[in-house]
Amino acid sequence: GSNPLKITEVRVIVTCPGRNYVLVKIMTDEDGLYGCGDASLNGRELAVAETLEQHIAPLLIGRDPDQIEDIWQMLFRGTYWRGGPVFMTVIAGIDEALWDIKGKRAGMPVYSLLGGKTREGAMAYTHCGGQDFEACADSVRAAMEKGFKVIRCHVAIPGTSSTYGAGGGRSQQRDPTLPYTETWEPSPYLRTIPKMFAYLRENIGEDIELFHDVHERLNPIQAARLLKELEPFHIYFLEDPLRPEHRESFRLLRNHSTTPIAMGELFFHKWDCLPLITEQLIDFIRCDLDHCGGITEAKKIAAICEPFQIQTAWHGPGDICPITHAANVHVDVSIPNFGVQETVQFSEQVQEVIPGGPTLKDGYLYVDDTPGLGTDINEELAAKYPYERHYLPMTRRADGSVHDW
Ligand code: KDG
Ligand code: MG
Repeated sequence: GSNPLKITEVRVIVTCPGRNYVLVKIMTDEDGLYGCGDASLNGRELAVAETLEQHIAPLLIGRDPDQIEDIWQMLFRGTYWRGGPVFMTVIAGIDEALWDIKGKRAGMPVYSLLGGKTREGAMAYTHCGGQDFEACADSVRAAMEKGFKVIRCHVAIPGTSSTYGAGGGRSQQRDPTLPYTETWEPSPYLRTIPKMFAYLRENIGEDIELFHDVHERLNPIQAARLLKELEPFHIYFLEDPLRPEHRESFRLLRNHSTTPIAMGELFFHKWDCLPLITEQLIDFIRCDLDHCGGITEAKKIAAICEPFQIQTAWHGPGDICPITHAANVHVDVSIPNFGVQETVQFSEQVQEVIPGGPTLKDGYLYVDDTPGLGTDINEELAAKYPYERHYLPMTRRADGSVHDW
Protein backbone atom coordinates (compact mmCIF):
# COMPACT_ATOMS: atom_id res chain seq x y z
CA GLY A 1 0.00 0.00 0.00
CA SER A 2 3.00 2.33 -0.19
CA ASN A 3 3.06 5.27 -2.59
CA PRO A 4 5.88 5.43 -5.16
CA LEU A 5 8.95 7.13 -3.75
CA LYS A 6 11.58 9.21 -5.47
CA ILE A 7 15.25 9.80 -4.74
CA THR A 8 15.72 13.57 -4.47
CA GLU A 9 19.38 13.89 -3.46
CA VAL A 10 22.52 11.80 -2.96
CA ARG A 11 24.78 13.42 -0.36
CA VAL A 12 28.41 12.32 -0.20
CA ILE A 13 30.14 13.07 3.09
CA VAL A 14 33.89 12.56 3.51
CA THR A 15 34.97 12.72 7.13
CA CYS A 16 37.96 11.75 9.26
CA PRO A 17 37.02 11.20 12.92
CA GLY A 18 40.35 9.41 13.49
CA ARG A 19 40.29 7.72 10.08
CA ASN A 20 38.70 8.50 6.75
CA TYR A 21 35.16 7.43 5.89
CA VAL A 22 33.04 8.13 2.82
CA LEU A 23 29.37 8.24 3.76
CA VAL A 24 26.34 8.28 1.48
CA LYS A 25 23.00 9.75 2.48
CA ILE A 26 20.16 9.17 0.02
CA MET A 27 17.24 11.55 0.50
CA THR A 28 13.70 10.83 -0.70
CA ASP A 29 10.59 12.90 -1.40
CA GLU A 30 8.91 11.46 1.71
CA ASP A 31 9.41 13.84 4.60
CA GLY A 32 12.22 12.66 6.90
CA LEU A 33 12.84 9.40 4.99
CA TYR A 34 16.48 8.86 4.04
CA GLY A 35 19.01 6.03 3.98
CA CYS A 36 22.65 5.85 5.12
CA GLY A 37 25.39 3.89 3.37
CA ASP A 38 29.15 3.42 3.68
CA ALA A 39 31.42 3.88 0.64
CA SER A 40 34.76 4.03 2.46
CA LEU A 41 37.79 2.68 0.59
CA ASN A 42 41.05 2.83 2.51
CA GLY A 43 43.50 5.14 0.74
CA ARG A 44 41.20 5.81 -2.26
CA GLU A 45 38.48 7.81 -0.50
CA LEU A 46 38.39 10.76 -2.90
CA ALA A 47 38.24 8.55 -6.00
CA VAL A 48 35.05 6.98 -4.61
CA ALA A 49 33.58 10.32 -3.51
CA GLU A 50 34.22 11.93 -6.90
CA THR A 51 32.79 8.94 -8.82
CA LEU A 52 29.70 9.03 -6.64
CA GLU A 53 29.16 12.76 -6.95
CA GLN A 54 30.08 13.34 -10.56
CA HIS A 55 29.05 10.14 -12.33
CA ILE A 56 26.58 8.14 -10.28
CA ALA A 57 24.39 10.51 -8.23
CA PRO A 58 22.86 12.10 -11.38
CA LEU A 59 21.68 8.64 -12.50
CA LEU A 60 19.74 8.14 -9.28
CA ILE A 61 17.77 11.35 -8.97
CA GLY A 62 14.07 10.71 -9.59
CA ARG A 63 14.39 6.90 -9.36
CA ASP A 64 12.32 4.76 -7.04
CA PRO A 65 14.58 3.70 -4.11
CA ASP A 66 12.44 0.59 -3.64
CA GLN A 67 13.96 -0.94 -6.80
CA ILE A 68 17.26 -2.02 -5.28
CA GLU A 69 17.96 -4.88 -7.69
CA ASP A 70 17.21 -2.79 -10.76
CA ILE A 71 19.42 0.05 -9.52
CA TRP A 72 22.23 -2.46 -8.79
CA GLN A 73 21.99 -3.93 -12.30
CA MET A 74 21.78 -0.49 -13.88
CA LEU A 75 24.92 0.68 -12.09
CA PHE A 76 26.89 -2.56 -12.61
CA ARG A 77 25.99 -3.51 -16.18
CA GLY A 78 24.04 -0.61 -17.56
CA THR A 79 26.89 1.88 -17.41
CA TYR A 80 29.42 -0.30 -19.36
CA TRP A 81 32.44 0.19 -17.01
CA ARG A 82 32.22 -2.33 -14.24
CA GLY A 83 33.99 -3.97 -11.33
CA GLY A 84 37.07 -2.97 -9.35
CA PRO A 85 37.39 -1.59 -5.83
CA VAL A 86 36.38 2.04 -6.50
CA PHE A 87 33.28 1.31 -8.50
CA MET A 88 32.06 -1.64 -6.41
CA THR A 89 32.47 0.50 -3.29
CA VAL A 90 30.32 3.18 -4.92
CA ILE A 91 27.60 0.59 -5.62
CA ALA A 92 27.90 -0.77 -2.06
CA GLY A 93 27.37 2.67 -0.51
CA ILE A 94 24.21 3.18 -2.54
CA ASP A 95 22.98 -0.37 -1.95
CA GLU A 96 23.32 -0.08 1.84
CA ALA A 97 21.49 3.27 1.84
CA LEU A 98 18.65 1.79 -0.26
CA TRP A 99 18.24 -1.20 2.08
CA ASP A 100 18.20 1.27 4.99
CA ILE A 101 15.37 3.21 3.29
CA LYS A 102 13.43 0.01 2.56
CA GLY A 103 13.68 -1.09 6.18
CA LYS A 104 12.69 2.30 7.58
CA ARG A 105 9.74 2.46 5.23
CA ALA A 106 8.57 -1.03 6.15
CA GLY A 107 9.20 -0.40 9.85
CA MET A 108 11.42 -3.50 9.90
CA PRO A 109 15.11 -4.23 10.51
CA VAL A 110 16.99 -5.22 7.35
CA TYR A 111 17.63 -8.79 8.59
CA SER A 112 13.89 -9.29 8.64
CA LEU A 113 13.59 -8.21 4.99
CA LEU A 114 16.43 -10.63 4.11
CA GLY A 115 14.40 -13.61 5.34
CA GLY A 116 14.44 -13.22 9.10
CA LYS A 117 16.73 -14.53 11.81
CA THR A 118 18.55 -17.81 11.42
CA ARG A 119 20.49 -17.10 14.64
CA GLU A 120 20.37 -14.61 17.50
CA GLY A 121 23.91 -13.26 17.28
CA ALA A 122 26.92 -13.42 14.96
CA MET A 123 30.04 -15.03 16.43
CA ALA A 124 32.78 -12.39 16.21
CA TYR A 125 36.55 -12.43 15.98
CA THR A 126 39.09 -9.89 17.11
CA HIS A 127 42.76 -9.23 16.33
CA CYS A 128 45.57 -10.14 18.74
CA GLY A 129 49.28 -9.71 18.32
CA GLY A 130 52.55 -8.80 19.95
CA GLN A 131 56.26 -8.37 19.52
CA ASP A 132 56.97 -11.91 20.77
CA PHE A 133 55.05 -15.13 21.45
CA GLU A 134 54.37 -14.29 25.11
CA ALA A 135 53.03 -10.82 24.24
CA CYS A 136 50.81 -12.45 21.64
CA ALA A 137 49.62 -15.04 24.20
CA ASP A 138 48.83 -12.26 26.70
CA SER A 139 46.80 -10.47 24.09
CA VAL A 140 44.92 -13.72 23.27
CA ARG A 141 44.18 -14.28 26.97
CA ALA A 142 42.81 -10.72 27.28
CA ALA A 143 40.53 -11.27 24.27
CA MET A 144 39.31 -14.57 25.72
CA GLU A 145 38.46 -12.78 28.97
CA LYS A 146 36.33 -10.37 26.95
CA GLY A 147 34.41 -13.38 25.63
CA PHE A 148 35.87 -13.85 22.14
CA LYS A 149 35.68 -17.44 20.85
CA VAL A 150 37.70 -16.83 17.67
CA ILE A 151 40.95 -14.84 17.56
CA ARG A 152 43.33 -13.72 14.80
CA CYS A 153 46.98 -14.06 15.90
CA HIS A 154 50.00 -12.15 14.62
CA VAL A 155 53.55 -11.82 15.91
CA ALA A 156 56.54 -9.70 14.90
CA ILE A 157 58.74 -11.62 12.47
CA PRO A 158 62.42 -11.62 13.52
CA GLY A 159 64.62 -9.63 11.16
CA THR A 160 61.82 -7.44 9.80
CA SER A 161 61.50 -3.70 10.48
CA SER A 162 57.86 -4.03 11.58
CA THR A 163 55.10 -6.56 11.08
CA TYR A 164 51.62 -5.59 9.92
CA GLY A 165 49.08 -6.86 12.45
CA ALA A 166 51.57 -7.24 15.29
CA GLY A 167 51.51 -3.59 16.40
CA GLY A 168 54.19 -0.89 16.04
CA GLY A 169 55.12 0.16 12.52
CA ARG A 170 53.53 3.50 11.70
CA SER A 171 54.85 5.19 14.85
CA GLN A 172 58.42 4.72 13.52
CA GLN A 173 57.77 6.80 10.46
CA ARG A 174 58.43 10.52 10.05
CA ASP A 175 55.59 11.62 7.73
CA PRO A 176 52.28 9.97 8.70
CA THR A 177 50.65 11.03 5.41
CA LEU A 178 52.99 8.82 3.36
CA PRO A 179 53.01 5.02 3.33
CA TYR A 180 55.37 3.38 5.78
CA THR A 181 57.40 0.50 4.43
CA GLU A 182 57.95 -2.89 6.01
CA THR A 183 60.70 -5.25 4.94
CA TRP A 184 59.59 -8.83 4.73
CA GLU A 185 61.18 -12.15 3.78
CA PRO A 186 59.35 -15.46 3.35
CA SER A 187 61.86 -17.73 5.13
CA PRO A 188 61.76 -16.17 8.63
CA TYR A 189 57.99 -15.72 8.24
CA LEU A 190 57.47 -19.39 7.35
CA ARG A 191 59.62 -20.47 10.30
CA THR A 192 57.88 -18.16 12.80
CA ILE A 193 54.15 -18.71 12.23
CA PRO A 194 54.06 -22.48 13.02
CA LYS A 195 56.15 -21.79 16.15
CA MET A 196 53.71 -19.07 17.21
CA PHE A 197 50.77 -21.50 17.02
CA ALA A 198 52.79 -24.24 18.78
CA TYR A 199 53.45 -21.76 21.61
CA LEU A 200 49.83 -20.63 21.79
CA ARG A 201 48.47 -24.19 21.86
CA GLU A 202 51.00 -25.22 24.52
CA ASN A 203 50.32 -22.21 26.73
CA ILE A 204 46.65 -21.51 26.12
CA GLY A 205 45.26 -24.87 25.05
CA GLU A 206 42.89 -26.18 22.41
CA ASP A 207 39.71 -24.63 23.71
CA ILE A 208 39.84 -21.48 21.57
CA GLU A 209 39.65 -20.96 17.82
CA LEU A 210 42.84 -19.31 16.51
CA PHE A 211 43.86 -18.26 13.02
CA HIS A 212 46.24 -16.07 11.02
CA ASP A 213 46.08 -13.64 8.07
CA VAL A 214 48.87 -14.03 5.46
CA HIS A 215 47.84 -10.85 3.59
CA GLU A 216 48.54 -12.52 0.23
CA ARG A 217 52.31 -12.55 0.78
CA LEU A 218 53.16 -16.16 -0.12
CA ASN A 219 53.57 -17.99 -3.39
CA PRO A 220 51.64 -21.24 -3.92
CA ILE A 221 54.27 -23.72 -2.75
CA GLN A 222 55.15 -21.59 0.30
CA ALA A 223 51.48 -21.31 1.21
CA ALA A 224 51.02 -25.08 0.78
CA ARG A 225 53.96 -25.68 3.14
CA LEU A 226 52.52 -23.32 5.76
CA LEU A 227 49.05 -24.86 5.58
CA LYS A 228 50.57 -28.31 6.01
CA GLU A 229 52.80 -27.33 8.92
CA LEU A 230 49.86 -25.69 10.69
CA GLU A 231 47.76 -28.88 10.61
CA PRO A 232 48.72 -30.08 14.12
CA PHE A 233 47.46 -26.81 15.65
CA HIS A 234 43.94 -27.11 14.19
CA ILE A 235 43.55 -23.46 13.29
CA TYR A 236 40.16 -22.05 12.34
CA PHE A 237 41.49 -20.95 8.95
CA LEU A 238 44.48 -19.46 7.20
CA GLU A 239 43.37 -16.16 5.68
CA ASP A 240 44.40 -14.84 2.26
CA PRO A 241 47.33 -17.20 1.67
CA LEU A 242 47.74 -16.14 -1.99
CA ARG A 243 47.38 -13.11 -4.21
CA PRO A 244 43.86 -12.78 -5.62
CA GLU A 245 44.75 -12.64 -9.31
CA HIS A 246 45.46 -16.30 -10.12
CA ARG A 247 42.73 -18.21 -8.37
CA GLU A 248 43.66 -21.53 -10.00
CA SER A 249 46.69 -21.67 -7.65
CA PHE A 250 44.33 -22.56 -4.82
CA ARG A 251 44.03 -26.05 -6.33
CA LEU A 252 47.64 -26.68 -5.36
CA LEU A 253 46.93 -25.65 -1.75
CA ARG A 254 43.90 -27.89 -1.54
CA ASN A 255 45.89 -30.86 -2.82
CA HIS A 256 48.38 -30.53 0.01
CA SER A 257 46.53 -29.76 3.21
CA THR A 258 43.38 -30.01 5.28
CA THR A 259 43.95 -26.69 7.07
CA PRO A 260 40.85 -24.57 6.27
CA ILE A 261 41.32 -21.59 3.97
CA ALA A 262 39.60 -18.18 3.92
CA MET A 263 39.82 -15.77 1.01
CA GLY A 264 37.96 -12.83 -0.50
CA GLU A 265 38.62 -9.35 0.90
CA LEU A 266 40.17 -8.44 -2.47
CA PHE A 267 37.27 -9.82 -4.49
CA PHE A 268 34.74 -7.32 -5.78
CA HIS A 269 31.75 -9.37 -6.92
CA LYS A 270 30.41 -12.90 -7.21
CA TRP A 271 32.35 -13.69 -10.39
CA ASP A 272 35.64 -12.96 -8.61
CA CYS A 273 34.75 -15.68 -6.09
CA LEU A 274 34.59 -18.36 -8.77
CA PRO A 275 35.87 -21.06 -9.09
CA LEU A 276 37.04 -21.00 -5.47
CA ILE A 277 33.47 -21.64 -4.38
CA THR A 278 32.27 -24.11 -7.00
CA GLU A 279 35.47 -26.21 -6.78
CA GLN A 280 35.40 -26.08 -2.97
CA LEU A 281 38.92 -24.65 -2.89
CA ILE A 282 38.18 -22.52 0.19
CA ASP A 283 36.15 -22.95 3.37
CA PHE A 284 35.27 -19.33 4.17
CA ILE A 285 34.43 -16.48 1.82
CA ARG A 286 35.66 -13.14 3.14
CA CYS A 287 34.27 -10.50 0.79
CA ASP A 288 33.87 -6.98 2.08
CA LEU A 289 30.25 -5.84 1.80
CA ASP A 290 31.51 -2.29 1.34
CA HIS A 291 33.72 -3.28 -1.61
CA CYS A 292 31.64 -5.95 -3.32
CA GLY A 293 28.43 -4.14 -4.14
CA GLY A 294 26.73 -4.22 -0.74
CA ILE A 295 24.03 -6.34 0.82
CA THR A 296 22.44 -7.34 -2.50
CA GLU A 297 25.66 -8.93 -3.79
CA ALA A 298 26.67 -10.42 -0.42
CA LYS A 299 23.33 -12.26 -0.17
CA LYS A 300 23.98 -13.79 -3.61
CA ILE A 301 27.57 -14.73 -2.81
CA ALA A 302 26.39 -16.44 0.38
CA ALA A 303 23.71 -18.28 -1.60
CA ILE A 304 26.28 -19.54 -4.14
CA CYS A 305 28.40 -20.79 -1.20
CA GLU A 306 25.54 -22.62 0.52
CA PRO A 307 25.42 -25.85 -1.57
CA PHE A 308 29.24 -26.06 -1.49
CA GLN A 309 29.31 -25.92 2.32
CA ILE A 310 31.36 -22.74 2.37
CA GLN A 311 30.68 -20.31 5.21
CA THR A 312 30.90 -16.53 5.32
CA ALA A 313 33.50 -14.51 7.22
CA TRP A 314 32.81 -11.00 5.90
CA HIS A 315 35.64 -8.52 6.19
CA GLY A 316 35.12 -6.14 9.12
CA PRO A 317 38.16 -3.91 9.73
CA GLY A 318 38.21 -0.37 11.14
CA ASP A 319 38.62 1.21 7.72
CA ILE A 320 34.97 0.51 6.89
CA CYS A 321 32.48 2.36 9.07
CA PRO A 322 29.78 1.16 11.51
CA ILE A 323 27.18 1.24 8.70
CA THR A 324 28.91 -1.65 6.89
CA HIS A 325 29.51 -3.39 10.22
CA ALA A 326 25.75 -3.20 10.76
CA ALA A 327 25.07 -4.46 7.22
CA ASN A 328 27.45 -7.39 7.90
CA VAL A 329 25.51 -8.47 10.96
CA HIS A 330 22.08 -8.07 9.31
CA VAL A 331 23.31 -10.51 6.64
CA ASP A 332 25.08 -12.78 9.18
CA VAL A 333 21.98 -13.34 11.27
CA SER A 334 19.71 -14.01 8.29
CA ILE A 335 21.70 -16.51 6.19
CA PRO A 336 22.07 -20.23 6.84
CA ASN A 337 25.82 -20.49 6.15
CA PHE A 338 27.30 -17.78 8.33
CA GLY A 339 30.70 -18.68 9.82
CA VAL A 340 32.30 -15.84 11.75
CA GLN A 341 32.34 -12.03 11.68
CA GLU A 342 35.44 -9.82 11.99
CA THR A 343 34.83 -6.90 14.34
CA VAL A 344 36.65 -3.88 15.77
CA GLN A 345 36.03 -1.46 18.62
CA PHE A 346 35.24 1.99 17.18
CA SER A 347 36.43 5.12 19.00
CA GLU A 348 33.94 7.41 20.73
CA GLN A 349 34.58 10.00 18.02
CA VAL A 350 33.52 7.57 15.27
CA GLN A 351 30.47 6.50 17.25
CA GLU A 352 29.37 10.11 17.62
CA VAL A 353 29.69 10.83 13.89
CA ILE A 354 28.11 7.49 12.88
CA PRO A 355 25.81 6.47 15.74
CA GLY A 356 24.29 3.01 16.06
CA GLY A 357 25.59 -0.28 14.75
CA PRO A 358 26.03 -3.74 16.22
CA THR A 359 26.66 -4.36 19.91
CA LEU A 360 29.12 -6.97 21.17
CA LYS A 361 28.30 -9.27 24.07
CA ASP A 362 30.29 -12.32 25.16
CA GLY A 363 31.90 -12.73 21.74
CA TYR A 364 28.68 -12.32 19.71
CA LEU A 365 27.45 -9.33 17.70
CA TYR A 366 23.82 -8.26 17.83
CA VAL A 367 21.62 -5.85 15.90
CA ASP A 368 18.32 -4.73 17.36
CA ASP A 369 14.88 -4.22 15.81
CA THR A 370 15.42 -0.61 14.76
CA PRO A 371 13.90 -0.24 11.27
CA GLY A 372 16.55 -0.23 8.52
CA LEU A 373 20.21 -0.83 9.32
CA GLY A 374 20.06 0.92 12.71
CA THR A 375 22.82 3.44 11.97
CA ASP A 376 22.84 7.17 11.21
CA ILE A 377 25.14 10.02 10.12
CA ASN A 378 25.65 13.18 12.19
CA GLU A 379 26.43 15.53 9.29
CA GLU A 380 27.24 18.55 11.44
CA LEU A 381 29.80 16.64 13.45
CA ALA A 382 31.20 14.91 10.36
CA ALA A 383 31.97 18.34 8.87
CA LYS A 384 34.25 19.06 11.84
CA TYR A 385 36.65 16.27 10.81
CA PRO A 386 38.12 17.05 7.37
CA TYR A 387 39.68 14.38 5.17
CA GLU A 388 43.35 13.50 5.77
CA ARG A 389 45.37 11.72 3.11
CA HIS A 390 46.27 8.20 4.20
CA TYR A 391 47.97 5.19 2.65
CA LEU A 392 48.14 1.52 3.45
CA PRO A 393 51.66 0.32 4.33
CA MET A 394 53.97 -1.08 1.67
CA THR A 395 56.09 -4.19 1.80
CA ARG A 396 59.49 -4.62 0.21
CA ARG A 397 61.87 -7.57 0.18
CA ALA A 398 65.36 -7.29 1.71
CA ASP A 399 66.76 -6.45 -1.75
CA GLY A 400 64.44 -3.43 -1.97
CA SER A 401 61.94 -4.88 -4.47
CA VAL A 402 58.20 -4.38 -4.04
CA HIS A 403 56.27 -7.28 -2.50
CA ASP A 404 52.56 -7.89 -1.97
CA TRP A 405 51.75 -5.76 1.01
O1 KDG B 1 42.34 -1.67 4.02
C1 KDG B 1 42.95 -2.91 4.17
C2 KDG B 1 42.56 -3.52 5.49
O2 KDG B 1 41.17 -3.53 5.58
C3 KDG B 1 43.09 -4.92 5.63
O3 KDG B 1 44.46 -4.87 5.83
C4 KDG B 1 42.53 -5.59 6.83
O4 KDG B 1 43.38 -7.73 6.09
C5 KDG B 1 42.62 -7.08 6.78
C6 KDG B 1 41.68 -7.78 7.63
O5 KDG B 1 41.59 -8.98 7.50
O6 KDG B 1 41.00 -7.11 8.42
MG1 MG C 1 42.68 -9.81 5.91
